[in-house]
Amino acid sequence: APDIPVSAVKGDLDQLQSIADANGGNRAHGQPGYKASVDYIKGKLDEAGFTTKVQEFDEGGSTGYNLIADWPGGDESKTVMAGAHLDSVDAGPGINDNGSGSAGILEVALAVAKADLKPAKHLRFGWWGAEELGMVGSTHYVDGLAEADRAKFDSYLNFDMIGSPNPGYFVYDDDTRLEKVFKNWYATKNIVTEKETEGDGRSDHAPFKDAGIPVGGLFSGADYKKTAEQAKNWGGTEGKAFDACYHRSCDTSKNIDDKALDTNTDAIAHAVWELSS
Ligand code: DTR
Ligand code: CA
Ligand code: ZN
Ligand code: ZN
Ligand code: ZN
Repeated sequence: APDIPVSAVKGDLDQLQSIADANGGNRAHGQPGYKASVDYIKGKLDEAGFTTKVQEFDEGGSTGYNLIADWPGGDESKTVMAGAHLDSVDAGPGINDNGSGSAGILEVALAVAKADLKPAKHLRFGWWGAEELGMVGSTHYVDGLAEADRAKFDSYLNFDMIGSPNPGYFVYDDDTRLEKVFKNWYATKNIVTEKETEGDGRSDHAPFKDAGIPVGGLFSGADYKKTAEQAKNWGGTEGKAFDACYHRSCDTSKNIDDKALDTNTDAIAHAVWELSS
């Protein structure tokens, strides 16, 4: 897989920050900043040759939007999907939570197009609305899948917070095969990883897992505090939260650790290339 330039990911985060700044300071469901975020990502994917569609749903009296992008080709009966929620909380711009995951998979998708990848399995990417209200967008998407369509997923990979300022390297433990793809790659970078356990049922992989689809993913940490042991392995500051601005107005484009964002985005590229081959 190609190395994804972290500068491109940061550029997307700056765009999402500008969008929040121009729309009341957030990118929350039901607010103009969310739809502007969808339009930004959709524009780049359309330009790159993806087949995109915006799926609408109602939540709390506001219209929500999922953005689904398919890379033409590959065996559709074995679809590999990568997803990230694109909405923020009302309190702030949501750059780490979850601009980081949204921008990370965007740049991986654009790298697929740049390489004109011809994967054996079909590749799909998704940006979810209203995750912060309870995984509403991703649940709407999975509920809308016919039984036969659910069987067509090889895997769903979820990326919700991958650039935390005091980062940890957590790998979802839900499916062994998928967990290994990430763990083995980090091992080549001499990065120790830990099992992600705090997020079970708390992000967009949950509806896919409930539908019997193998799920995996990465997480760089939220409001839990980094232990001395973890600081020894990963650097950063023990006794401090992985992301002290989680769900706060200070979750801005400064609330990112570039090395974690870079490493995790490259890990996503590796997994997408390997799982779709
Ligand atoms: N990103 C949080 C949900 C969350 C909290 N811990 C984890 C661990 C793994 C994935 C997601 C989460 C949110 O959107 O509120
Ligand atoms: Ca990189
Ligand atoms: Zn959140
Ligand atoms: Zn999140
Ligand atoms: Zn888990």
